[in-house]
Amino acid sequence: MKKQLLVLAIAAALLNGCGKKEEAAPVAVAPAAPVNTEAKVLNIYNWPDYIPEGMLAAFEKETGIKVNYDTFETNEVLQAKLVAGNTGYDIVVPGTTFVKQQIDAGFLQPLDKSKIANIGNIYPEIQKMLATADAGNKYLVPWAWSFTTVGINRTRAEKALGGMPMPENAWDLVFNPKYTSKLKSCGIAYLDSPTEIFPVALHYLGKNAYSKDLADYKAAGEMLAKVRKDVRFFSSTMIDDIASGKACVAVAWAGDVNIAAARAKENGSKDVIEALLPTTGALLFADTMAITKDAKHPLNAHAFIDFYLRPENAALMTNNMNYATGNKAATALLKPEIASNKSTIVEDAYLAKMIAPDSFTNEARGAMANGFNTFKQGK
Ligand code: N2P
Repeated sequence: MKKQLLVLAIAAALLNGCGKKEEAAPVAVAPAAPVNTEAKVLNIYNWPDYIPEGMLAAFEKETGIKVNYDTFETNEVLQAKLVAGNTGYDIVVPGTTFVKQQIDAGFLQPLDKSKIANIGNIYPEIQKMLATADAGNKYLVPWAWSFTTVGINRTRAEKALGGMPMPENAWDLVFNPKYTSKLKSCGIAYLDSPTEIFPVALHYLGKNAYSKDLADYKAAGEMLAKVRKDVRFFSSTMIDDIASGKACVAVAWAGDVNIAAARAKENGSKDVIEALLPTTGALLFADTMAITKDAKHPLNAHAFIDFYLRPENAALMTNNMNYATGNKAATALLKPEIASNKSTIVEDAYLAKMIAPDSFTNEARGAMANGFNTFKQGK
């Protein structure tokens, strides 16, 4: 490193000497920031359908850093990669429900905020929420947030209900046999992840979505077993399934349901597709960028995080992907039809009803994993 600095200093002095002969050469030339000698590569591991087209190309063009971008579909998959180690990824995007334990386990490294000029663009409210997993906001920068809820193709679901009125509590549509027995004809889909389904099932039963009491998971499993035969399929990438009508009701992420609604329209469908706001609340989540402990390209990773935190880039994500941004400076750049969609940009009154993010204990995660297996198999 010293040698490189010296070479740079000499080069700078030489350039100075050539171009501006009239000026005296500086006594010492010290670069303001450490020189980035990393290979021009960045490896990112993120969720599918989460990044607007062109964003990576723009970063690559500007920086000359080639981005390898892979995707994972559930927090469980990312967790397994981190536990196995040597992921090869520089940036990962865990959900807040898993990330506290990932920090505690030493899988991630603290950010160097001096390398993230745009760090101040984040909503203080979001920082506060992230601090529940990351005390002092040392490790995480928000990618996006949204909520797990009931997505519906209202047109097809109403037909399948055959005149039966919609329930007051939207969770009945996916958890109450009175409704699921009818809706199975037009297709019920569940996210394919224990830690997406059990918390909302617990909430439906009036229990803490992040319960530490293993008996609660047993009760949720028993409740789920009653609707198992009505669930058509499990998937964490169901945008096209909702858009095409393969599923008319789903336990899904609001952002994906909104993408499905837009896609159905583009495809000429007249069906009304919506992410519902259940009266009892939905499961709020945030996904966050973090740098792995053994990242080979931490400087490139910081450069990308800073790039993403530019207001125009964060706004591009929300405008294209229908997921809310944690970037306050991006708010003014949102398209009016996005900013006014209450299931993308949630109003304060509904936010207050949401199930706030929390962390799962290892025991609870184990109970959910077992319970989910039993549930899926028990057709
Ligand atoms: C977008 C990814 C949603 C992330 N399809 C849910 N945590």
